[in-house]
Amino acid sequence: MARPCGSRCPGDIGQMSRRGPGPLRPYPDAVTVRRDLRARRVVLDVDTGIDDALALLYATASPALDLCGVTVVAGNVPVEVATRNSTAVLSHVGADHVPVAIGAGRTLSGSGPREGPTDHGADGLGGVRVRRGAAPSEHGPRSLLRSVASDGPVTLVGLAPLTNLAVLAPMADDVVLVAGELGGGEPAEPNAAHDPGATARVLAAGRPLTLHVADVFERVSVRPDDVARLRSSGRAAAQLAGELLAVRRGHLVGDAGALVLITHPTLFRVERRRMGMVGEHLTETPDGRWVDVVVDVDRERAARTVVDALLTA
Ligand SMILES: [Ca+2]
Repeated sequence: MARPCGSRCPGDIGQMSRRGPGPLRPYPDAVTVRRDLRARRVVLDVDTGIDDALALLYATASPALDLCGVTVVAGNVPVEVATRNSTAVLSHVGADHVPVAIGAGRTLSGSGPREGPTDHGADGLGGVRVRRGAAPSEHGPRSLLRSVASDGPVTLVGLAPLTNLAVLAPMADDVVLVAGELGGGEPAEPNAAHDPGATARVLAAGRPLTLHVADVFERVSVRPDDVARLRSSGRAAAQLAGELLAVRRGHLVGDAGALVLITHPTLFRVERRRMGMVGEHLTETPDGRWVDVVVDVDRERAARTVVDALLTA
């Protein structure tokens, strides 16, 4: 949140400096410090999903993030189920004020949600029961993001197939995606592959883009003893996260890792790579677009960051 101009207004700096021994701190540095102390304004695009639910819990728990809205798309489950899960998770932690907009139920080519069994089960939350939340917004994703963007810079975080993002990406200041892969192989990373036409549009949108690829996504797991600590916590966010992680494949934080990238970038190694669509794969290709790609992570500290935020929320 923007901080009011307090006792150290820029106009006071010269006076303060004359009283102290140090050199005059230049005005632009003072402004930079203020900006860095603000929470990053984010809108999450989700197909909730166990790990999308973990991302929602982390986004509401972390003081470094200001969750301004959620847009929902079909992917792990039908868009109606993903919407129900999203509003339920937000209500569980008292975040009913966060608007949730229902987005695309089908890909640009008309396909529905992912077919066959997924890690998330038919209900999307692996059987973890969460009481129904508030009603979603009457407005769609475009209206939601336009409203958020009118109040200041916003980072759009895509944690699902990119159908909504094909429309939303040009409206954001920057975009972070859980999408793509470096290692190749089959099957293709599912978010990019589920709607390859939409993925190509997001690449072409030209916004600053960071990819949290499958190679890194698969590395960050919460230790079983930390899962137990979360489950036994008396805090609503921690307890629900523990229940979700208990049924999560390998206790992976999954989508929540892309938010840790935003709040704790020093835990990650990011490189510029040429990325583009090769069939259904979003991967390195000589004629791809230069984007930032997460290539490594301090896996233990990243997992601990999620756990600590939830235990202190
Ligand atoms: Ca997801």
